[in-house]
Amino acid sequence: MSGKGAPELTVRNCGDLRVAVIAAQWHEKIMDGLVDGALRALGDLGIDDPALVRVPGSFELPVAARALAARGYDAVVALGVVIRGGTPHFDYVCQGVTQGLTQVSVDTGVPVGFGVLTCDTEEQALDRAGLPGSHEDKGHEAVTAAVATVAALRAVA
Ligand code: DLZ
Repeated sequence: MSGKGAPELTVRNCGDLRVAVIAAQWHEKIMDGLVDGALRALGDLGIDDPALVRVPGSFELPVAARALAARGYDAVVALGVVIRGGTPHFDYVCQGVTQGLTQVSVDTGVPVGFGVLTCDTEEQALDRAGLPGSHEDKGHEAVTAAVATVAALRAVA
């Protein structure tokens, strides 16, 4: 999947939204970039005081997302980094977190931003982490997508 073709999202009047960011802790430097990008996006959107919850690994993101969605947050953003190793573990963690977050979003109706990097190498992840020298900023993108979805649904309520 290429990052080419991503939309320029414009989101307005969303400063009142309650947004929770959940971040796994594996791959610290890359995670720091994702979290910084997510918080920067929230600041750009005028959303102050977001909740930031740390979980051990990406596999724990869905259960935390469900709990936060149930507490009334308007949007939840999940951040994690999974890097392929030499065993099938990568596939199981990626599948679990992807299906889990999709299920939370659809079951609760709360938009969940998907900021989980699933990469073959650390270099690929660094390039998407919003760090100096990165070409993409997936933490920022995940927040913008989740908030844009809330705004789109509000507009037709
Ligand atoms: C076990 C594991 C491995 C091997 N790799 C990663 C990873 O690259 N990224 C990540 O976020 N988490 C990893 N984990 C931890 C699992 O997500 C989970 O935290 C543990 O299996 C405990 O449930």
